Amino acid sequence: MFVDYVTIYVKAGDGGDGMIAFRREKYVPKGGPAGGDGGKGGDIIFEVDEGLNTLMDFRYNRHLKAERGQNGMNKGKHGKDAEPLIVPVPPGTSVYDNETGELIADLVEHGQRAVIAKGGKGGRGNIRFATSRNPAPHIAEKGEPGEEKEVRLELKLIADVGLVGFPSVGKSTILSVTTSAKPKIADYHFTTLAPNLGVVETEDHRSFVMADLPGLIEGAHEGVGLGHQFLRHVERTRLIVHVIDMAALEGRDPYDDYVKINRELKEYDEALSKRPQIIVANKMDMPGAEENLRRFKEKLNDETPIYPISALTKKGLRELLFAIADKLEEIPKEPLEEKPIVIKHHKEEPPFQIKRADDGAFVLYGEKIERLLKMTDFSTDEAAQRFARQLRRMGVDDALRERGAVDGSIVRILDYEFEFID
Ligand SMILES: Nc1nc2c(ncn2[C@@H]2O[C@H](COP(=O)(O)OP(=O)(O)OP(=O)(O)O)[C@@H](O)[C@H]2O)c(=O)[nH]1
Ligand SMILES: [Mg+2]
Repeated sequence: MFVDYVTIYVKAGDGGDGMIAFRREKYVPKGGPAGGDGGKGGDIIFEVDEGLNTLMDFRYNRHLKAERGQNGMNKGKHGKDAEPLIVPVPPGTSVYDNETGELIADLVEHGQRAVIAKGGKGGRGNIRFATSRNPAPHIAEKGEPGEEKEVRLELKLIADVGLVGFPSVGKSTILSVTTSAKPKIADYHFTTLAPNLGVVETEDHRSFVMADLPGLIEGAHEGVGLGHQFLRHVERTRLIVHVIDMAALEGRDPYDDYVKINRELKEYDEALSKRPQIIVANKMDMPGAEENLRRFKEKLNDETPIYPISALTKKGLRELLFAIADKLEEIPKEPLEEKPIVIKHHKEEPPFQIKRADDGAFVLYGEKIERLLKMTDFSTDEAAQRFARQLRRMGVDDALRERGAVDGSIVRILDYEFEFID
């Protein structure tokens, strides 16, 4: 529940097509080849922006597409490469290939970048196919298709601040009036069964993530009540906001509450007792709260700052949020689990595979052979012949023969069909 995720579709730009063109020279009926290469298609690049802390924007923009490269031109001019599409993501975003589940990138540090989908190469123009035997080739490649895939983004939200305290002291109410989170609020114990997170934005546009945790009671560290399993979430927060019912609505002594909760934290993990704390004296709108607060201050023998508020009337909230934001600025962020960028490359696939279709046709499939097809411009015979030669070199003819193809058998790649000639 501390993980936010969204699935989106990314398509890098296709490469521009290569051009078939010839020089026009005086007295020469047909000059040499002059068709330039196509430009590279735009990559889709994710970049960490530490100012972001949610994947919210992706919910409204689930299709990302980069520009195509420019086509090659006359007189040997190459098409321009397309600009990459730079997509800002919050720190802590993991990107997975949704089909294979493979981790594509772990984006942690501000400014860190990873190519999520690679733009296609530009197709080669006919200049590049000239040989001494064929000085004026009618062959150009189409641009390579850009990578496309569905990716799942996962953001492990790490709360900067944890709201800690007895049940019913008003933790969920505080989260509900300071963030857009909508936790359940009620006047019975253990209303909150699982942590809720919200993003607080202060008036001066600082923001932090706050967690509302289930109430703790005595013995929580030993598993009493619900709090125990959530104490480990407190461990990950940088600041503990200790909420106290200063109106003592349930007849407990506020100072006693404070001591007991701190004891639970310490019993659970010694390190938690050293975590910076702010005390929130809540329910100050109730009669008797002022008097209780005075006595609380007398008993308190440490320097922990106290912020009197009423989550109900919202009095004191503004100052509290400023104080939290100020305090967070003093506390260094613990480095997120340090992980290098992992970009795993796809397993080496065979260049093609063969299956039989219902109509008996031999279907050739696989990324490499399909890409080759997409990059072939069949508008000239020469290009078609070159394609046939490339297939033969890949071993397609032998493999087809082995699978039982005979002269005249139908062979299909995507929606392109041809006859097998033996
Ligand atoms: N008078 C008054 N009542 C409040 C204030 N804040 C919260 N309450 C009430 O206190 C009760 C408990 O509030 P919650 O926010 O659910 O308390 P919680 O700390 O999240 O409780 P658990 O989830 O059970 O741990 C509700 O009836 C709230 O309306 C306040 O500032 N003043
Ligand atoms: Mg609650």
